[in-house]
Parts: sequence; C-alpha cells; structure tokens
Amino acid sequence: MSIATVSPSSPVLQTMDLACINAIRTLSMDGVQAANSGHPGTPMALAPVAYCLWQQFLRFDPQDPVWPNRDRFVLSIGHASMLLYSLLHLTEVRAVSKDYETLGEVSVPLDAIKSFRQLDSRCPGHPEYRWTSGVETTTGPLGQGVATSVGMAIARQWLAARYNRQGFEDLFDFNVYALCGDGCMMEGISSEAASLAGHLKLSNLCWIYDNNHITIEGNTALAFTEDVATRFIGYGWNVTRVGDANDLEMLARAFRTFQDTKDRPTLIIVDSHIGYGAPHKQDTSGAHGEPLGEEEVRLAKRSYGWPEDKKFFVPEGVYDHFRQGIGKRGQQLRDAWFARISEYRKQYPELAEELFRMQHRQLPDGWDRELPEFPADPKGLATRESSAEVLNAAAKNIPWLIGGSADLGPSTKTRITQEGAGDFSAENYAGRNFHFGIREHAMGAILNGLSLVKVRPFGSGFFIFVDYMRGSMRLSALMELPVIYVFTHDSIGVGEDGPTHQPIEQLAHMRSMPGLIVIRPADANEVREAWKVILQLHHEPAVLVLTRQAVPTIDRTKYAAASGLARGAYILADAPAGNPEVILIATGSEVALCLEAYEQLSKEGVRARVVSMPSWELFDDQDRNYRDAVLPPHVKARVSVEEASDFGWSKYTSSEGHNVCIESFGASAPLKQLLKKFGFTAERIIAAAKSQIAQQRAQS
Ligand SMILES: Cc1ncc(C[n+]2csc(CCOP(=O)(O)OP(=O)(O)O)c2C)c(N)n1
Ligand SMILES: [Mg+2]
Repeated sequence: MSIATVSPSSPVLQTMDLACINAIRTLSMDGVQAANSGHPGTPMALAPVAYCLWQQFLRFDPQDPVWPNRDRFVLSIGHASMLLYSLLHLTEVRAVSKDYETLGEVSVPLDAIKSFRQLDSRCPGHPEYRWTSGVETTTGPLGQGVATSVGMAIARQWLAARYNRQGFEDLFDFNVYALCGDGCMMEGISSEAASLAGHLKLSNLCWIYDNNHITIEGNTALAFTEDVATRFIGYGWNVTRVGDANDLEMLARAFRTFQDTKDRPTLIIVDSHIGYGAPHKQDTSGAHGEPLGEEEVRLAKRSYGWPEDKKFFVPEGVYDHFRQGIGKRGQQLRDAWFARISEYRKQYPELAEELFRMQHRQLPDGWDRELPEFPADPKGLATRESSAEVLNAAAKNIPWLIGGSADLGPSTKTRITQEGAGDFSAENYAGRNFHFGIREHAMGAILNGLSLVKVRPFGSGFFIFVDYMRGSMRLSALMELPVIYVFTHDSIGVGEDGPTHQPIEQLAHMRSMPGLIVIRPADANEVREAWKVILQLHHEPAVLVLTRQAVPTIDRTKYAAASGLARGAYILADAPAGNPEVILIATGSEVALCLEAYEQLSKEGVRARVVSMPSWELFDDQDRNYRDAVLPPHVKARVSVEEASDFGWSKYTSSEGHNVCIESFGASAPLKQLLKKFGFTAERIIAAAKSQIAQQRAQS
C-alpha cells in the first residue's frame, strides 16, 4: 500500500500503520514547535521509512536495548533527532543504567518529548549516546554516524568470526542500519567509510539515503549533482531505490533485498519530500531547521487527517501496535539469544567468559603479566618501538584488543605480530590487524563503532594527522568511549620530513579536549606504564604520543620509578634535600634533556628538580597535596621543556616561568641541526634555569 494515496481527509485510524507513522510525524512536529527550535521536516518525511524498518525488520528489544546481538540503528542525520525520540517513545524503549542494567522506566517519556532541547531533557538537540538509552551513537556532525556504522558492522563480523561456533552459527549476526542524508553524502568521511565497507564486503551494513534534494541553503542543485548510485556501485555496494518514501511495500522490498544480499553492503536510495504534508513548506529548506509555525502544523495535521488541535497526541492502539510488532519480535529474539548463550557458556566456557568481560569493559585476569621491563640504556629506543613491545605483550592476553593503522603500520609499529593474529579482510574477519587505508577520519569513526560494540580498538598514525580525525576523536570523548589512539612521529624529532610532518600545536589541541587522556611518555618504561593506565580506562579515550627517534631508557635505580606516570607527573630527580630552587618540567623526548641539564646544574651546586609530566590530565586529577608536593607553590622558578607550542604551559610554570618551546612551524633538516636551531639543548635549559632563579631572587 502506498500511504501517499490515502486521501488527506482520511480518518486517523484508517490503518494502524498510518496511525503509527503519523504519530511519529506529529510528535516530531509538536516537539520542535514546543522547543521553538529543531528540525521537523525530515522526521515528517522519513517516518514511514523508520516505521517500516523498526516495525517489520529491526531485531531490537525495547525491553533490553543493550542486548549484544541487537540490530543497530544509527541516525546519521542527527538533526532529525525527533524522529529517533519519537520511535524510542512509541516503542517504549526502557532506560538502562550506566552498569548496563535495564531499569523499569521508559527511556523517553512523553514529558521528555515535550521538553525537547531543554536542559536535562532526555531529548537533547542531537542524539547523545550514554544519555538517552536506545541511542546507539552520538550524531550531529554529518557523516560521523554512517562512518561509525561501518565500525559497528566490522565489529559484528569480527565477533562472529571469533565467537560463532558449531551449533552457534548465529550467535552474532546482527545488522547495522544507518539513515543518512545529503549532508552525510557530501562529507568526505562517508566516502572514506563507504569505500572501506565495500572493500570489506560488509553485507550486514545497510545505509538508507534520504534523497530529498534539500539542505540548509536550498536545493542540492546548488552544490551537489554527483550520481550517488553510480558512486556506490563503484565502491562495490548493492544499490537499490525506493521512489517514494511513503511506499511501505517498496521499502519492505528494499530491506528484504538488503537481507538477501550476502556479498556486499547495501545502499537504499529513498526519494522523499522534506516537510511532507506541510502545504507551504514541503520540499523547501524552510522545513529543515526551524519550527513549522502553529498554523502550518495545523495544516500539516489536517493533511494527515489528524486532529488539528491535539498536541503530543498518540491515538489509542498505537503503543500496542508497536508492542505487537517490534516489541514481540525483539523480545522473542532476545530471550532466545540469552537461552542460547547459557548453552554456549556450557560448551565454550572460556569464550563465554571473554564475551562477558568484553561486554562489561573488563580485562582478563593477568592481562598485564607479560608486560616488559626495560633495562637502563643511554642509547635507548624510540618510544614507538617500546610501545610495539608493550602492545604485543598486552595483546597476547587480551584477545579482543584489535586495531591497526591508516597505512602507517610499519612506521607506527602497532602491528600485532603474534602467530595467528592475522589481517582483517573480507576473506578473514577474524584478523586482529586492521588496514584502514589512508582514511584517518573514517578510522576514528570506525574505532568509535568498534568500541560501541565493546571490542577494544586502537588506531594509529602520525601525530600530525590527528588534524584529519579530530571530528571523530571528539565524539570518542563526548561518548566516553575507551578508544586508543596511538600517534608516533610526535615532534620536530621526525627531522628531514619537515614542517608538514612536525606537530607543533597538536598537543595543545588534544589537551584542550574534555575527557581525552593524552600521554607522552619519556622512555620505554613510561611507555609500559602508559599502556597499563590506558588499558584500564573505561570511559575515556586516550592518545599515546610517541617518538620516531630513539630516547634513552632512564636508569630507574638512579632516578624515580616509571610507575609515577599513573599520577600524570612525578619527581624524577630532585635536589638532595628535596628543596629545589628551580623545577624543570618536561614530557616525552625532552625529559632526558632535562636530566642532562639537571646533572650539570647539580655539579654547579644549583638545586634543581626534574618533573616528568607525561599527562596533564592524569596530573590534574590528583589531589591538591600530591600536586603541591610535585610542584610546590613556593618554588616559582620553573622551566617547561617541550618540542611544541607553549600554549597552556603557563598553567604549570605561571606567567613568570620560562617555556622552552617552538613558536613557529618546524623545518626540514637532520634532527641534530633542528635541535640546535630550535634551542633544545641542555645549555639552553641550564641558562633558562639560572635566569629563573635570578629572577625569583631579585623579586624576593
Ligand atoms: C559536519 C557538519 N557540517 C554542518 C552541519 C550543519 N548542518 C546540519 S543539517 C545540515 C544540512 C543537512 O542536509 P541534509 O543532510 O540533506 O538533511 P535534510 O535537510 O535533508 O534533513 C547542515 C549543513 C553539521 N551538522 N555537521
Ligand atoms: Mg537533504
């Protein structure tokens, strides 16, 4: 039946399908109108698409929205959030606690819809993971959702390859659906992600493209004339079309085509009319980002055959209809799955235990038993090299630690080398080494998708290219996902590659992001401690910043233990009686330089302290006593040393302190010449320390 053919004057309950669809539409319109802010047009247009998918196909149990084998639904057009909230409300999805326990109450009560976009409402402007149960990922920045869905689809393939066993071939067989629009299609990240998805033949992935020809500025003819279908065919996708978003039959057929397609992802292109039913706003950008207005709402309701004056109206039978559809199907599937997992636990207790721990973000017992200790060595090794050893020692005992690189694995050294680790590919979904290709932005989003399905992902690249993936990293932080980012080639230390490859402002960027833990370890043993901290994080993404060049392995019998890293900063070397007159603070490769300066200063009778400060965030988290013990407030002579912008360092050195830093872009030359040019020498640090002491004396 094409519901478009239903006459405008048809009674509300002409069909239950139509009542449900129009309830989605009108709740969305009323929510936006009450908030006087939001995007009504797309929920109005796509209500039938979402309804068809949820009611007929989605394997999702509203009573248990975190059941591991549920289908995932991603609203990549986050601005159309009211569409999702209406669905969550009408299907009576239950709230889940932070410990993954289902609570009795519904996730989105009608009151939440009435307070759409207001402070503390469960219906914020864009869907937020961890805030509204049933929201699978935070969306809003266009393109992120679809790219994240690729990570979810990959995660399912990996889980299936590892955990589906004889008699349990369907333990993990969930599908991932993402609803996207013109904006998602225009953003480069969708191209990166779709290209990889096609390459990996992710047949459990379905994107639904709302081809409404409208974006904010007007018709897509302004800036978007490419042939999306041909583009996706080129990526190796199955492409199908539904010419009318109101045609439930054709929609169902398209979803069946997706389910029957076993060798590639599917794109369903749906032609829709934004603001469907609103007489003055349909098919215009006026329906995109502002309320329809009271009168237009009334007229749209009239066109649906809806009571014009009723607000937030849910006709009788609608909730029950959803209960009988998605509700019943979802619950049966979910219950059957849990019954099977009890069987599975009997037959494969170890695998079942792995799954339990993974799903609760726990680690296996003894996961850190093989982490290496590194002997003192003045020549040392690059922290990317020591990281490779530590990562591999951890990976041995954490089977679901998986990841890879954006084509820089040989440089970032993040390959899991143990026998059988393998490469993830269309032919081997059990591989633990991923090849994201040169697609940093999509890599970030895919890591988020992997993490949302609860495997433990890492991704690596050159630190400079963090600029290409910040959008996704920001969502890792916002969603509190423990994604691990490994970045090497962390400074002018890269030498000859020159300024395009030498990070300057990237540390400041990363440190300014709420919820992200940045660690720049000084030597091999700090690298071990850094991985220890990172792997135990539950709700924070981490950035591990590593050198390309060798750094000395600090003699821990002479200086303090590397375990101090866990507190973010620690006293590595001190004045004999612990009463320094100057403090040298450094991170990463500059710590060794400070130790050199310290030795010289000590010889000259200057009382210096060296603080290794691998992580601002971890240090800021310590109590006042500890922070004051490391950086005593009365010792005002301070020098920070870091081969990067000094942005933010005055927090620790004060405006009177001295920051040895880089205030320009770098340069292309052998490292030795660069260190001299940019002043990273023990002599300069010594001079700065002395000048700081003199300045403080003059003031006191
Ligand atoms: C990365 C990013 N850039 C810009 C925006 C602002 N924005 C929100 S919606 C939108 C237009 C999206 O058009 P489309 O995807 O076609 O959605 P429709 O208007 O059809 O619902 C824009 C530019 C955004 N949310 N994310
Ligand atoms: Mg559009």
